[in-house]
Amino acid sequence: MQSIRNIAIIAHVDHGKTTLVDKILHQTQIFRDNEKTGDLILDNNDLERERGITIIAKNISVNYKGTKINIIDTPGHADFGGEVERVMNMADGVILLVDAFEGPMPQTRFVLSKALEMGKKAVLVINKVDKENCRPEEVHEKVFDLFFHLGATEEQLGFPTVYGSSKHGWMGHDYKNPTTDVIPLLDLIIEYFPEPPIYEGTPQMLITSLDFSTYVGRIAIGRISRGSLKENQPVSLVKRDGTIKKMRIKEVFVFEGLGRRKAEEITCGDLCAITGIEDFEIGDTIADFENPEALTPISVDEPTMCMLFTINNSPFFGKEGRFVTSRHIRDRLYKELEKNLAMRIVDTESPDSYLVYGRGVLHLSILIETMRREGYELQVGQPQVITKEIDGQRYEPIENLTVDTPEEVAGKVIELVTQKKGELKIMEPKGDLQHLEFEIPARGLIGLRSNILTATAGRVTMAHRFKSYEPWKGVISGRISGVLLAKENGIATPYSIDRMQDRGYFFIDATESVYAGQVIGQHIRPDDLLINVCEPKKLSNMRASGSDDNVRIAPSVKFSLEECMEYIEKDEYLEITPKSLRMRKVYLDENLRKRMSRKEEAI
Ligand SMILES: Nc1nc2c(ncn2[C@@H]2O[C@H](COP(=O)(O)OP(=O)(O)OP(=O)(O)O)[C@@H](O)[C@H]2O)c(=O)[nH]1
Ligand SMILES: [Mg+2]
Repeated sequence: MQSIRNIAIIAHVDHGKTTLVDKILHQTQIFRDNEKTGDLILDNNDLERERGITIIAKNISVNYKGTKINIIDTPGHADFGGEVERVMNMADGVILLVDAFEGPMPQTRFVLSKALEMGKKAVLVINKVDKENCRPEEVHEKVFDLFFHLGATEEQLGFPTVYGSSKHGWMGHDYKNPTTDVIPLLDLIIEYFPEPPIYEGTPQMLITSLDFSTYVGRIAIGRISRGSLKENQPVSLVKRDGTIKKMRIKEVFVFEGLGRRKAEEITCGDLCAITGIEDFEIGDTIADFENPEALTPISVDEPTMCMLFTINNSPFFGKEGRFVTSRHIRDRLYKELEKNLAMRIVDTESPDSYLVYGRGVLHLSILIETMRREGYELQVGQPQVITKEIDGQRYEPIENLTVDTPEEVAGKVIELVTQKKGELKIMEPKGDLQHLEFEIPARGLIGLRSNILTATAGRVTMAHRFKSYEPWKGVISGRISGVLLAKENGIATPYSIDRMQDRGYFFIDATESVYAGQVIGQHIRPDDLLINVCEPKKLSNMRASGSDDNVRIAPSVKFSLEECMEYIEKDEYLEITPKSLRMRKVYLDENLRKRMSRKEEAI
């Protein structure tokens, strides 16, 4: 039987996991076929490519020196931490990647603590040693301390270290002497990590992950921990609650390169994908038909944030989207549940609105962006963090936040974080930057990133990670500035925008259609200001076209989807169509808005 290694690559976001896996695929392919295969791109869905982040963990598999190495590339963003924890169940060891400049970051700590808890051995890869100002030795020391603080066993503390540059496609034992390939890492993987243990007997596979195909439906992914599984084999599906369903496997696949290859039988220790299993959930066991024995189920993480999804009821309803009714939105949301593990949907009293629960702003925004590209039109409310009631007291999620920024703007950052009830815990120099660590309520983080980016002119790296639930920290003030609101429906004119420029900055361009109650800009004052932006130019001036006005107008500020989600307040919606993002007041009519806000205050 072929020798196997199952490993997961874990790290903080952007430390270079996917680049490394791409290089491993590329180079092992070359060594086998002796021909160039071109760049292999693992982040394969549109959103992953555009954003340059991994959203879904992926299995790939390569053959090296006669050993099959199954590699799981994991996402580094904190919203997907639960996914990393879950897929590590399939691995016998982990490659911990750390950026040679940044060093260990909040997500490094989280994923490493989970790996160590699960008893995995790790190989440390100090990546990006090609970067100027990198500090591989210091980073090595920091990672060692981290292992120690996280309670690594003596064996785990003996982790070997490889240095290199995923980007340039090399890994070696000495960062001062670049090699020409990633072979030193592959050799170490084979030497250092154990072969998966082989247990004979009736089959057992814990369903750890899933995939979805429109042709065959849901595909169960996991590692065979005992016996073997064959195509067309009758099996039992043991649910988390102990109920057992009899069914038949259709096809079984092993991972190969970037894809999957159909197999007849898959044996213990290997990772596989199985079709034909109906109604399964993560954590269920596929077991023997006659004598099913369940494995300990694993859990999927709980949502941390929720948002109201509702139909678009703005005056522009239906103009830009193809799927706009509550039926469309409902069906689409429920379909999402089939593959999006950490998501939940709760119906509300209104048939037009749903509460969607997810793992964070990014997790939810990815769904929204996907829907938008599919032609959906909808509105969402302000993201809300989920609080808990413990012994009659309200608790809220607190996060660790780290910010690295030039010294001259560190004061501003501290001020902004403190305004949101953040507490400064650590402040130390890191290269020529200041390294700040805070504890801050998760709700304080909403909108903070864009404020900090603006205040520091983008010269920051920020990361946060859930710490614990703690007693409610009290009211956090919302947006610092008020907004500019359109007073009436119409088309914005360069003339009126120009006239109002001293009141703030605009989110819209001249000649854009607007409606009453739409948020069209940010006010320089803390209160909201209703303005008329649709006034035509006075005719007294005979050079009528307004071309001279255009020249003077400052360019509008365009927010990304996430920025909009974080910008809106409780009394606002974000209108999302395939073409536009518009922020608006929930109550478009001024009088109604005033009445409702008085009512709200009275409560
Ligand atoms: N200078 C340098 N840049 C690198 C290196 N490895 C990766 N990068 C760059 O770092 C960025 C992030 O790389 P990815 O491989 O997407 O990082 P990741 O860890 O998969 O990120 P997530 O999946 O989002 O957690 C990309 O712009 C890479 O080109 C390296 O060795 N040196
Ligand atoms: Mg990645």
